[in-house]
Amino acid sequence: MLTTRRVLGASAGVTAAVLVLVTGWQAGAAEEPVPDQGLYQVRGADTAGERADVTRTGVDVLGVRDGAMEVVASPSQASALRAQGLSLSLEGDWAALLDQRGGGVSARAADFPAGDEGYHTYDEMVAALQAAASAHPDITAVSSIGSSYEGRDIPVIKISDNAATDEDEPEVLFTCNMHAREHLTTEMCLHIVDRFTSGYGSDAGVTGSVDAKEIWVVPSQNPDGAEFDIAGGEYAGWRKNRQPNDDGSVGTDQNRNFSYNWGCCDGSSTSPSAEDYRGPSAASAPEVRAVQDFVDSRVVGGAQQIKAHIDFHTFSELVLWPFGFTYDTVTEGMTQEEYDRFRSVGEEMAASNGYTPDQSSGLYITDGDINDWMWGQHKVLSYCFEMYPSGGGIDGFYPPDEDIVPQTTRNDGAVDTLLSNAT
Ligand code: GEM
Ligand code: CA
Ligand code: CA
Ligand code: ZN
Repeated sequence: MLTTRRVLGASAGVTAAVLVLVTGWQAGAAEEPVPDQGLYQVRGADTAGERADVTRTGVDVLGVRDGAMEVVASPSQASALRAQGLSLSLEGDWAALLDQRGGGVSARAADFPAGDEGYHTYDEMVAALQAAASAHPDITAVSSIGSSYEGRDIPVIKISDNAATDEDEPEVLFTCNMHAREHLTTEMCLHIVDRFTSGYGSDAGVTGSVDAKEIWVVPSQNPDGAEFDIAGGEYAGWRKNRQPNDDGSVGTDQNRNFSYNWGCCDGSSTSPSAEDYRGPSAASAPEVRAVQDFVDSRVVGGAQQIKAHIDFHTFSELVLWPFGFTYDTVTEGMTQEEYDRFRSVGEEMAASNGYTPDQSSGLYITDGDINDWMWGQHKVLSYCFEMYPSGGGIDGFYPPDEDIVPQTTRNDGAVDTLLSNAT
């Protein structure tokens, strides 16, 4: 089997090189107490392989981007990173940063902290979909792809002319909020819903897309986690779903639980308490099962109707394409021509939003992620977008709600590019 390995050169063109800001862990600095969960900048992980070694220590990788690899690590994990020859600078106590960012407790128990009310809670997200459907009944249809572990419905909205009819038109899927704390992505999906409903009939580009395609939007793949993250009006920094594990810990990382090459390549953890825990078996998370079953159901007459997909995450400002499980560009399941198309469309989208394009393994290896499954299982042109900001520790996941409109509209051009390539 011929494979072509990505050449990770030293050229300026190498993206997402993790040269990380050197803010310098100064040996011998005045001894600050080392926090149980410290936010660290890391220096020295210069290749995807070295970055993968960082993830394998079980640290919570917040963001990866030229000049910045930000992790949350325990003292022993920090020692393990130093033992790999990496240098760390402690940016703060993660729990304290969460408390500070949480601001005042919100007016309502299950609302975002004071000042961030512009973000949608689960109930507000459901209501927004219902409002869009009521206002535009001819071009929308709201349904469900299943339920979360705690029993919350996972809604999907279809946007197309004659929405009640399954027409022979290319289908496009947008999924969001797979990771609980990545609330800006829920707003990204709701912006897509708003743009392609309220713009219908007045915006020629929107109208053309809605008439020619069938657009599916899942604003939250992880409603339990999203609600837990803001419970009590403070931020928890939560990532995974809320499914209990045998060891008493909670959560499976949905982006390591998809069935294609699940657990194949040391790109996820077998430790239930880890932030990238793959789960006890492929698609063991009900939320992952719901997404897989929905996409499987779009095979009509032997042909997958969904042609293109974006899964939105935060943060780092990246456009990523499969495969994540291997550094190889060409391998079983990916020809050179197919890889070149992923890169060409990915680079076009990145040119429109100012993100950095790369193969996802160029960041670090992941196995069981949604994009590998969408392409590996169904040959869907599937991307991972890491949204704003490019870095920033605690504010990386919790940008103020004033950032919602500029950072969601920033992706309008990329969304249109994906739609035009869905054929
Ligand atoms: C990433 S998103 C997936 C990126 N793929 C690879 N191979 N790096 C994750 O799931 O860890 C970060 C995020 O969760 O936003
Ligand atoms: Ca239609
Ligand atoms: Ca169809
Ligand atoms: Zn994520």
